[in-house]
Amino acid sequence: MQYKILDKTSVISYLLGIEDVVKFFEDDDLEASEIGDGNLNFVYIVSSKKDPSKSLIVKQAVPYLRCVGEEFPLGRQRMTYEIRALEQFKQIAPSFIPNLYHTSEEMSVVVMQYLGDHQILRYDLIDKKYFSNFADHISTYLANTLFLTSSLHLSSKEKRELIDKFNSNTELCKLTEDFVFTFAFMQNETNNIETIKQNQPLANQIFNDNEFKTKVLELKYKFMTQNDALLHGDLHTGSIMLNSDETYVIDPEFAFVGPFGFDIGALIANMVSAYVHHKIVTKDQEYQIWLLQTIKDILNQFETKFLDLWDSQKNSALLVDNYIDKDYLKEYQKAFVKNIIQDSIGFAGCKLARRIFGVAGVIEIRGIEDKELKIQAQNMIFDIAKQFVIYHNNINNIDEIISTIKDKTIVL
Ligand code: ADP
Ligand code: SR1
Ligand code: MG
Repeated sequence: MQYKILDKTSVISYLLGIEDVVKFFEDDDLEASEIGDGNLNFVYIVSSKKDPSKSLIVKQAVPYLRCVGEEFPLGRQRMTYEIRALEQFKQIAPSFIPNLYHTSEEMSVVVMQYLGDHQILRYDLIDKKYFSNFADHISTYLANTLFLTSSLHLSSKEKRELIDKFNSNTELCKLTEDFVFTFAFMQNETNNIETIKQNQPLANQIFNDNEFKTKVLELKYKFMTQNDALLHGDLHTGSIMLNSDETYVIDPEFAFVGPFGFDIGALIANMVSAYVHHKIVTKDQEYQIWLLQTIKDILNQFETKFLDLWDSQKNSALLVDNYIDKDYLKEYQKAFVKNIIQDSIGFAGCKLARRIFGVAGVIEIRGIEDKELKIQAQNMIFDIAKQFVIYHNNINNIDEIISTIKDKTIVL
């Protein structure tokens, strides 16, 4: 079918032409509404009128950036990569990916399971919700997706084919290069002028901090050149939907084969934003403790699960049996995961800092209404981000990461 932009009427007739979807809804009358709150695409919920619990999600990419408008063209091919990533991740981490009912590269559309009993993590963290299984779930997701798409698991041929399949996601990789690693740290028309005006001293500090910016360049270079594993590419807390029993990862349109630490870093950065929000706004100490403990659990459990997967791996692109003495291999593996954690924290620093003045803020910081509190939160975010970016290579263990967050958020 030739590409056309759907709306809440045409999305229904589109769905009625898809056999699996017709089967799902039986003969029910349908209604649709647009529920997208993301930066890039349009998302419709389509429901049976008589039984609204019977619903599906239709997500379509349009040839521009939704949060800016038609004046910011962006190829809709990003949906091709989202479809490929959803399919790939569904194979290796099935319980964390919504069921797919239909995908169309021509229409830049995916039709998927409606996660009606799940909420976006970002809003839940603002609302001080506790999730006792989250660290376990997301660390499993991270260990599985990163290990099983890397040269530690795949054959050399499989790995190169994976790179071929994903690494022409050029436009979205470029968005990250620009908006995560560059524009937010310099004068640039895409930055949020209003936010800059409210905290000009911090903007001047960031834009002139050449030590910070040099280290950001090192991390940007890693992002552009290191092909470790298939990444989600935008794993912030708005890309996670969960309840107390289940965790889902949505929206992998930025997927590409990149550095191990990038997804972990995105998640940690957004957990830290939530922590700073509660430090400054609600001042709820119990919740702050839970957030820090969850960050610690995610990182510790990721390390253990990644190493367990490695221990049960036989041959791969990197290693063949009997190549190296067991004790040397153990030391190599330990240093390897330590390096992943260090890079994750470096990337977390970039991800934290880009949200201060860059085009796409996060509501838990940019949405703080009291101007003084917002400035305090932004300053805190940059203090942590700077420490993460400049010193990530010196981190020896996960406790040091938690100590840095605590030290940089002491309110006098
Ligand atoms: P974008 O690519 O524009 O960021 P997202 O994939 O993040 O779009 O989706 C935008 C919003 O749509 C999400 O924040 C969520 O509220 C809703 N959404 C997306 N997928 C689902 C789903 N499978 N079930 C329920 N809601 C969803
Ligand atoms: C123009 S940048 C928009 C941002 O939204 C996405 O969620 C990514 O984080 C991207 O950087
Ligand atoms: Mg999104």
